[in-house]
Amino acid sequence: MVRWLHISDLHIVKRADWINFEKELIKKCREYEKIDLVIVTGDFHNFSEGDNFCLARDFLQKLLENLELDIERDLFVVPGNHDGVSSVLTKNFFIRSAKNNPFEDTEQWVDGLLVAFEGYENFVRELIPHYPVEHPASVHNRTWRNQINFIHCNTALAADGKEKDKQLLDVDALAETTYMPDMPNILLAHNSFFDLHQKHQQRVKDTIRANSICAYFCGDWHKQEIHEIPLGREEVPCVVSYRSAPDPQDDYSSFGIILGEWEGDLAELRGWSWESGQGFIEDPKITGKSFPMRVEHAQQATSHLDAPNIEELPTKISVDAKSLDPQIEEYTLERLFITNYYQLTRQQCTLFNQKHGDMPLALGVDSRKLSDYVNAAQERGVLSDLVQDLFLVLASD
Ligand SMILES: [Mn+2]
Repeated sequence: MVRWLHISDLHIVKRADWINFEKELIKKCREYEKIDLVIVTGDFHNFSEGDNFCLARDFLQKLLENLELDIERDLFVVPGNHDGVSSVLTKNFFIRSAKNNPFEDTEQWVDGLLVAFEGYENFVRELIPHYPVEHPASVHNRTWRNQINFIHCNTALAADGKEKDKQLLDVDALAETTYMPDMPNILLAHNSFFDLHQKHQQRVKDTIRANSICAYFCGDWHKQEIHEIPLGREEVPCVVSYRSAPDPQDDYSSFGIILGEWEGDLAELRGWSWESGQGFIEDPKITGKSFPMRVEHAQQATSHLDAPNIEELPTKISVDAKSLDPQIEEYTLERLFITNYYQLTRQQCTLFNQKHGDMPLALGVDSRKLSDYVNAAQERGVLSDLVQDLFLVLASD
C-alpha cells in the first residue's frame, strides 16, 4: 500500500493552536504504519511575509524527518496565491489582459506573472535540494519513486485577490507536460478546478481525458470538499484539502488533513479534522471516499511489491546474462531484479557485493528498501548491469 498525506494552506501563525496541532499531527501520522509521501497544495505563508518562508520550511523539514521520508523525493509542492508577491507592478496589467483573453499572448503573460513567484521558487529550491526543473512555479511533472506521476500546476498566476474565480494557468504547458501511461497521473494545484477560468476549465478537462489523469488535488478553500469533475462518460474527483494550520483568530476555516491510501486499483481517502478543545476527529465528509487509480497500460502497472511475485517472471536463471536486451524496459529490469533478489544465498550476495561495493546489497531487506535500492540503481544508470550480475551470481553455486 502507498499512503500519502495531503495538506494545504499553511499560513502558519505560531500560536498555541499551531504549536499543539503540529505535535498532534506528527502523532496522528505515526498511528499509521507508514506515510510514504507528503503533498502540499499551496499557500505556505501570508502575502505580508514577503520572501520569508521560514515557518513553512522549518515545519516541512521537521515533518518529513519525523515521517522518516526523503525530502528530495517524497515531498510535492505547488504555489498558492499567497506565495506570489503582489507588489510586482506589471502583474496587474498582465492579469487584466490575460483574463480578458487567456489565449492571446499567453507566453508573455505567463512569463510576466511567473516573476512574482521568485521568492517561492527560492523557497522550494532550499527545501528540496536538486529540484529537477528550473522553475518550480511553472507547470511540470515529478514522479514519486516510479509509482505516481504528479503534474504540478500554478493556478495562482493571475490571483489578484479581487475575485476567487477565473483563475488562470498555463494550459499549453499543461497539455505538453510528461504523462506516464504506466502509472497513475495526478494533478496538483492550489485553486479548485471549479474556480478556474471557464475556458481553462475546458482545456484542463481535455488534458485530463487525453492522459487518463485520475484525480485533481487542491486547497485554497480552507474547507474540505470532494466534487466530481465531469468528463462526459466518466469523472474524476477534485479533492479540496482543509487548511492545515489552525489559527485561533480564523473562525472561517476548517482545519485538518487528508490521507490517501492506494492499494490495487483504488485510492481511498480519510479526512481528519482538527478543532481546538478536541483535537483530531475522523471526518465522514472525506473518509470512505475513493477513486480509481487509473493506469493507461494496466499490464505495466505498479512496481510496488509487498511480496515477490515469482510466478510472473522467469525464475530460471539459465538465461545467458549477456543476451539481455539492452533496450529492455526499465520496468522489466526492475521486476527481474526484485524477483530474483529473493533467491540469493548469503554466498551469492557476498559475491555480488565484491563487484558492487559502491552499492552493497543486504540480504532480507523489505520491499520498500529493495525498491529504494533499485531506484538508486536506475538513477545511476547501472540497473541493467546489476541485473546481469545478479543472474551471474545466481547461476554460480
Ligand atoms: Mn489559503
